[in-house]
Amino acid sequence: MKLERITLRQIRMPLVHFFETSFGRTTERDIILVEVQAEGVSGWGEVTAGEHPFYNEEWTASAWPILRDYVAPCVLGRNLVTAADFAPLTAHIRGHLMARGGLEAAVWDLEARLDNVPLFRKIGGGARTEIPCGVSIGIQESIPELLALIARELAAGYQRIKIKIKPGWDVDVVRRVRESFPTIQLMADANSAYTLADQDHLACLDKYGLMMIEQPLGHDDIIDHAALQARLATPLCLDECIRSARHAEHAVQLRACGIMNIKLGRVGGFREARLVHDVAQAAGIPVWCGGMLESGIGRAHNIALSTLPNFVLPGDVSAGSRYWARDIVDPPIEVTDRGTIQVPDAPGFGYAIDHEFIEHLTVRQEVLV
Ligand code: OSB
Ligand code: MG
Repeated sequence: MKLERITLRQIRMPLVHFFETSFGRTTERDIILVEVQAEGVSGWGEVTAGEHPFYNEEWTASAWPILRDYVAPCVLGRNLVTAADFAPLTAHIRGHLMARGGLEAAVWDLEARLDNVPLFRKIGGGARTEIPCGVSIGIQESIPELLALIARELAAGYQRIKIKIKPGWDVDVVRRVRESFPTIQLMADANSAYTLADQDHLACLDKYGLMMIEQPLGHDDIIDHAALQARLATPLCLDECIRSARHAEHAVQLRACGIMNIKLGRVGGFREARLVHDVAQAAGIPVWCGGMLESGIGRAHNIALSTLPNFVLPGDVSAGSRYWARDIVDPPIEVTDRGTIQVPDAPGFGYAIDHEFIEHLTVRQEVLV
């Protein structure tokens, strides 16, 4: 397939409920959508960077010039045998994995649509026809508000609850959640809010039977996580610090975690996500699909990714209506009362794109040829 044309669009979408982590609160998303065309067919991807360089160093405004001035020129006019050829063409660019991953995912979707097969087939997935779903619940104004939200998500059927923690909103909160919900699958995500100096405090979480504690320490650290894991009974799950299969190998060698979260954008797209998955699988480490408050397009990619065999734990892939009053894909992405999402088997990522609504949400657009 010859990549003929790339369109970047920035859309602005208000969240139905603010989302707060240890690094800040998000009320509205600014998302870059990437459309790539060949032979009259379009593939779509989403850049998963946040609005600020707080989760990692990328942000919406940094992704645009990197895509326009560096990534797109490497691939425009090139004839790719498969979407797996994309990553090597941009491998000399340092970092900016979410920007690169947005276009890479679009190329996979394009290849699947050109061949008229579901995206999950192209990436080697299809291990399950519905994916197990959890929810990620942000830091709330009060514990009673958090407990009410958890009750609502459990009633909707979700299989596990993740809460966000930070210093001052951690052990007491987890204790109160456990008192109200003694048997649920529960986990906590700190988004790098602690250091190894907090290990005694974090060890207090051991008595609450958490499935895992996600990324408590440095966003770029694996070594301190290994030291913390040796100290804790609760499995650690790494998110931010696993950006490549090489990092996954290091984490395995150092015994830094018991579980890994895989995010498509964070590792630069499907090719590397698959490699991270394979490293974890060979080491007996289960994985799950993380989320970045994606629109329906990024969410649809996450659903396809979650059909790889080792995605055995419920992910942060949940219904579009938890985020948006109206999503940009059709039909809306919904969750069954079993807490699963049915994997669509239409070509590409399997949902129709609401072009009219995207047009309405677009605040910036640039066509690259
Ligand atoms: O660490 O998993 C994270 C959202 C933004 C940035 C980082 C994270 C998250 C989430 C939300 O936990 C997952 C989602 O519901 O999309
Ligand atoms: Mg996380």
